[in-house]
Amino acid sequence: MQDKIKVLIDTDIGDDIDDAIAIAYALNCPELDVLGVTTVYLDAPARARMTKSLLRAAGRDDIPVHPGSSATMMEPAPQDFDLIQYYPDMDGMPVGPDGSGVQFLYDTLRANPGQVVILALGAFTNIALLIKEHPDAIDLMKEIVWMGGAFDRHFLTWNVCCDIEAAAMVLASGAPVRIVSRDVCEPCQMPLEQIDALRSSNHPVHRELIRLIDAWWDRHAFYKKGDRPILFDSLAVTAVFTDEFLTYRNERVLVETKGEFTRGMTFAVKAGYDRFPGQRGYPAIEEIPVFQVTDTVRAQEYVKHHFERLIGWKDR
Ligand SMILES: [Ca+2]
Repeated sequence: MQDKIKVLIDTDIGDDIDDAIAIAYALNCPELDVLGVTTVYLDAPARARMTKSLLRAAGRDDIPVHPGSSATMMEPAPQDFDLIQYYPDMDGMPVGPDGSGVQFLYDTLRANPGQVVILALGAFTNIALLIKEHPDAIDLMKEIVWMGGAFDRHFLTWNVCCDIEAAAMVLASGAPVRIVSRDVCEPCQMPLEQIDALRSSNHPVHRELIRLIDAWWDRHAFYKKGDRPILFDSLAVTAVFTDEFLTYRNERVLVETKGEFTRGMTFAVKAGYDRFPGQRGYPAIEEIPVFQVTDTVRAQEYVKHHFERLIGWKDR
């Protein structure tokens, strides 16, 4: 078997349910070696303890978890934030010191130069700080696989809007980013029968996922009981190790930071755009970096593959 691909997972676990599902899925992918997890956005320490609880249920207490930035590039961390999937028994979970995430990312990249894929599953704050504080991190990483952006229709996506300045900075930084867009994620939804099957399992990782799903159904502002999880972050995990389910196209991508109605949108800029009347002052087309962006997805096959990995959980 080929060497495992080393990954660092940067997550905003705790709001939508897909991060928790994606982490459980990643841990059961034999192609991947998860070197550590960092958390980002609002209460990053609580997200870290939640992650540790999930890792413990998975028998993977050995994986270090470090809280990253709770603040965004423009806003301080809030004083009171209620993480909807948090349970009181997560309080004592052993994680790294508050704010240690960015340094942990850098130290891990330095220890494994050119080998580590960063899986960016939340706002880009930690990655932006990593690049700002340690510009050599760009050369040390193998790749960033990022879940975010939308290109087939106008859509403000969560991972951009949580920290628009961080997203703009990372995408303009020259870092090697591959983009798993919202466009391919929406068709990939977890059927309720799959959740029923997880509920009837006694494996601790399934029990943990079910109590997170129940909290998500009960307490999320947008979702309600019976809504199906969209497998946003899992698709990014999958993109790290196989092209079986996704195809890509090359796009020159910008993040809108100033628009009255469009702030936070991702734009794929086409050749010639910089020469439109009224567009003077925009960067020349060749100055806008090119990214691989997801184009198509084999959704039905993907949802089946994903569940086989998730339900067939192996202790190791
Ligand atoms: Ca996420």
